[in-house]
Amino acid sequence: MTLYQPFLDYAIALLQERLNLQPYAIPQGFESKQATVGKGKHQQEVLTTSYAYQTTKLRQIRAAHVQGGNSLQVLNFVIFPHLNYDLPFFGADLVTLPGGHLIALDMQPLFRDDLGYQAKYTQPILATFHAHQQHLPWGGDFPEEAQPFFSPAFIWTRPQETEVVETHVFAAFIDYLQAYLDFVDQAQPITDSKYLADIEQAQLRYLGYRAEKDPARGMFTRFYGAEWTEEYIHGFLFDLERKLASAIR
Ligand code: DBV
Repeated sequence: MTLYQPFLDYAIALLQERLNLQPYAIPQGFESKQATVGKGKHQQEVLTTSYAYQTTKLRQIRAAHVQGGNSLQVLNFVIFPHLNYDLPFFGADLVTLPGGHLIALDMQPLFRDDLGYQAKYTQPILATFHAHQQHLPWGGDFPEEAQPFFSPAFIWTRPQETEVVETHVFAAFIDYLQAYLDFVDQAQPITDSKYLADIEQAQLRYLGYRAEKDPARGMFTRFYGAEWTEEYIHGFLFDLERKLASAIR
């Protein structure tokens, strides 16, 4: 069972339909990675595949899909806008572990407490948020330090039933991605140098947090080793610092 394959297929089809997608280079050795874990009857293949695209407004659109049997399925899907747009990040962390499902879905703000920013990028999706939240109640227990990175329209839920993932989570994922692409359509390049500096700082803050705290680090290290994992995190999943360092500025 690959619970999140339909999410990935839908997302890529929608992006292809609505954007002029260009490929984004995935470092060699990271497009697809496989390991066999466990012993005897519990042996299990764990396959991690990566996908990446870019457009003139979106610096990196990337997905990591982990397939390791019924009790290990992950789709981590993030869109990182170019630094001359004030767009939020699209962030989906769809996780199925032996303990159950864990779903995080949001348009993650650059400036959470800025009311003008909220009016522009949260207010338009609040009705969508409330409609889905009826079926996807707050999942509790959320790391305090991660809160600055989520919007008031953050969907955080831990469904008991796989069917809820296939129906309500899928519907919410589609609505959020559609709404995000509406924001992308409307986005105009920022030219104010003070605002541009604030955007870069906010992107680096988000990136730094996610690379440092990546909740998948332990899992990836067990499957594929520390060296592969650190390179995957800093060289692909959260690569902004590397890209800035290698650019002529
Ligand atoms: N999470 C990632 C990436 C993953 C991934 C790149 C490719 O950012 C998977 C894989 N997330 C993943 C896994 C777990 C979580 C959990 C495997 C389970 C970890 C475990 O239980 O062992 C949202 N994801 C989580 C948690 C949160 C998020 C809050 C619970 C972890 C905890 O309780 O500490 N998404 C995650 C997050 C941010 C975000 C913290 C912060 C900005 O955008």
